[in-house]
Amino acid sequence: MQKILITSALPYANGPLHFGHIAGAYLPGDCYARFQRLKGSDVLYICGSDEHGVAITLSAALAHRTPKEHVDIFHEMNRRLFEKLQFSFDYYGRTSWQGHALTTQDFFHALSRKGLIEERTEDHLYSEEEKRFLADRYVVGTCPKCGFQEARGDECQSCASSYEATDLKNPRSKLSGASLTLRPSNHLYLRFDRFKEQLKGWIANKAWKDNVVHFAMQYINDLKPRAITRDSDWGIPVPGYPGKVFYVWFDAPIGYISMTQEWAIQQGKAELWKDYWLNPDCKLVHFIGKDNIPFHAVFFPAMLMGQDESYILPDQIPANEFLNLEGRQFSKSDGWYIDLEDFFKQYTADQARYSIAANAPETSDSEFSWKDFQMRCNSELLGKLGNFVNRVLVFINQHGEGMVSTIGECEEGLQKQMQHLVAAAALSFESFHLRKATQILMELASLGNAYFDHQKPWALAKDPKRKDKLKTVLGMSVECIKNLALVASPMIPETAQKIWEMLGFQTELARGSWEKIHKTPVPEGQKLGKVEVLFQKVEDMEIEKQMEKLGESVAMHEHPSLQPLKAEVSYGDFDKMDFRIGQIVAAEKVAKSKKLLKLLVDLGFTQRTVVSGISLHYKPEDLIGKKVVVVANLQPTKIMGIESAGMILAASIGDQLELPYIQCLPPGSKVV
Ligand code: B3M
Ligand code: ZN
Repeated sequence: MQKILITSALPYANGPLHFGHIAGAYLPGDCYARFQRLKGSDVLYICGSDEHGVAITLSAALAHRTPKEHVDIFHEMNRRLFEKLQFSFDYYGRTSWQGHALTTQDFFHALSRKGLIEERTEDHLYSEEEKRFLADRYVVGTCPKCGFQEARGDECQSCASSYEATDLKNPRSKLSGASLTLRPSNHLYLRFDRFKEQLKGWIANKAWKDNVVHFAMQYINDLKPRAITRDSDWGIPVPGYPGKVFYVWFDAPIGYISMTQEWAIQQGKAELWKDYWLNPDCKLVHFIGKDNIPFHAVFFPAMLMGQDESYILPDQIPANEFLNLEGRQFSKSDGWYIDLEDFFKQYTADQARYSIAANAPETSDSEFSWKDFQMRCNSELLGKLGNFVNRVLVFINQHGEGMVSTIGECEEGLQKQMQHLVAAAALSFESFHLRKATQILMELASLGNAYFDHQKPWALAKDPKRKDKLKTVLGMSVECIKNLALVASPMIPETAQKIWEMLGFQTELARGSWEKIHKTPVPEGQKLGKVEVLFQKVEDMEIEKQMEKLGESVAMHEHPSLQPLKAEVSYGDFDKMDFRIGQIVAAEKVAKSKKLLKLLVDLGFTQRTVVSGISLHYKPEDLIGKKVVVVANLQPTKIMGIESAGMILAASIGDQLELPYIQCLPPGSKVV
C-alpha cells in the first residue's frame, strides 16, 4: 500500500483564516487526501497551528493579550473553521506542544554537530526604554529609499523596497514610539550555502510546477547563511543561548514532523511516525500558497538533508496562487472579507468547497465573487447535480417501487462515457487539478441528464411492452448517480454521502474503494433511502445583501470612528417612541459632575427636568431659549440623585458632539 504523508501549510494562529487561505493550501490538500484514501493509499494528513514568531507577539501586544492567550484564541477559531469545512486532517496539532520544542532542538543539535551552525555578531536595533532588541516587525522608521516616514522594519509600504531594519533612518519602536540605537548582538547562522549542490541535484529530477522550480532555483543559486535565531521570549529556546529563540521559519516546518510524532503517541505507537518520515517508500506532499515556496522547496529540505537520520524529502509541492475577493485581496483590516460565522448560518460547507474548488487559483490568481458563488450553487450544484439525482430517484419511487432495477441490456455507449469521465476525474485529483475535477463532475451530471431526457422513461412507463427498457434506463441512471457520488466525494463529501445513502447504502462512502465502487453495480433490488433535496437555491436578494454588506464594511473601515448599524427594528418598535420639540428654559451644571447639565425643558403642555451629558460641549447660558429634540416618553430615571424625565438628542462622532436646533416650530410639536 502506497504511504502518502500529506501536509497543508501550518496557519499562523494570529487571525482568522479566510477563503483565500482555504483555496491555496487547504482545500486542495483535503481533496487530495480524500481521493488518495479512496484509492486505497495509506494516507496521513497533518496540519496544525504555527504559534511562534514576531508577528504573533506583535499582534498579541496590540490586542492587549499575552502571546499564549492570543494563539489559544486563533488556534481554536481556525480548528473550528476547518471542522465546519469538513476537513479530514488525521491530526491538527500546534507548535506550542512541548514535544515540538524537543524535536526542533534535536534538529539544531544535529546541524551543529555537522558544523553547519555559526555564531556571528552584528549590530541590531535596541530599545533602551524597553530594555530589549527589537525584531524588524517591531520597528518603524523612515524608508532609506523613498523617505516615507512610517515605513515598516522589513519593507516599505510606500515604495515596496525591502531592506534590513538597521537601514531605516530614525528607527523607532512600533509599540512605544521610543527611538532605537544600534547594539551588537550575536546570532546563530545556518550555512544553507553548503547545501547548494545537493539541492540542485535533488531538484533536477522533480516534475514540479514551473513556478515552483523556477522560484526554488532562484533561491538555490543565491544561497547564503541565514540567521536562525531571534531575540525574544516567545518561541523555542535556543539551547545555550538565554534570551534567544529559534526564528519561526526554523521551527515551523519541523512542526510537520513533531505533529506526526504527537499523532503517533496518541495512536499508542510512539514510533509510528518513522514509518512515514524515515521511510523511503513514503511520498511526502506539501500543499502551500506560493509565498511559502522557498521554505518548502529549499530551506526545509536543506535542514532535512543536514540530519543524521535519512528523512524523506518532498515528492510534490503543489503551490497555489492567491484567491481574491471580488477583484481585491481578502483583507480583514480593510473590511474586504466574508464573515464566515455569518456565511455558515446561510450556506453549507459543500457550497463553499465546491465554489472554491471551481475557482482554485492553480495557474494564476483567481477570485471568489458572490455572483459566481450564486451561479455555481444554482446552475451547477442544484441545476445539474441536485436536479439529476432528484428527478431519477423520485421517478424510481413512483414507477420502480423504490428499488434499484436490473440493468439487463447494458448501454455500452453510456457505460464507456462514464468510465472515461471517472478516469479523467481520478487523473485530475492525482495531478492536483481541482478545477478540472469540478468540471468533470458537472459533465457527468449533464451526461446523466441528457440520457434521462433522451430515453424518456415517463413514456416507457406507459408502455407495458417496454418494461425491460425502462428497467435498463433506471438502472443505468442509478449507475450514473453512483459515479457522481464517487467523483463528488473528495470535493463535497457531505453531499456525496447523502447521495450514497439515498441510493440505499448504509456504509460510509469515504471509507470505500474508488475502483470497487466504480466497477461494482449498485445491487439489484436495493431499496432506495429517503430522497431529499440536496441544495437550496441562492436567491438574488441574498447576493445583493452580501454585496451591500461588503460595501458597508469597507466604508466602515475607511471611517473607523463610525459605529456599525444596530440591528433592524420594526416600524411598530419605532412608532412607540415619542419625539417632541422642547425649549430649554433653564440650565445649570450638576454639582460634582464634569459632563452633566440639568435642564428645564418646556414641552408646550408641561415642563420637565432632563439631565444631559453635554456639559463638555455647551455652556448653560448658551442653551437658554434653544429648541431641541426630546425623547418625551422615556421612563424617568435618577441621574446623580436628580430625576430625569426624557432625553435630549445630540449628534456625535468620536469626542465631538452637536445639538440639532429647531428654528421655527413651537415646543410640543411632534418629530417623526
Ligand atoms: N505559518 C506562513 C503562512 O501561514 C506559515 C506557514 C508555515 S508552514 C510550515 O503563510
Ligand atoms: Zn519607501
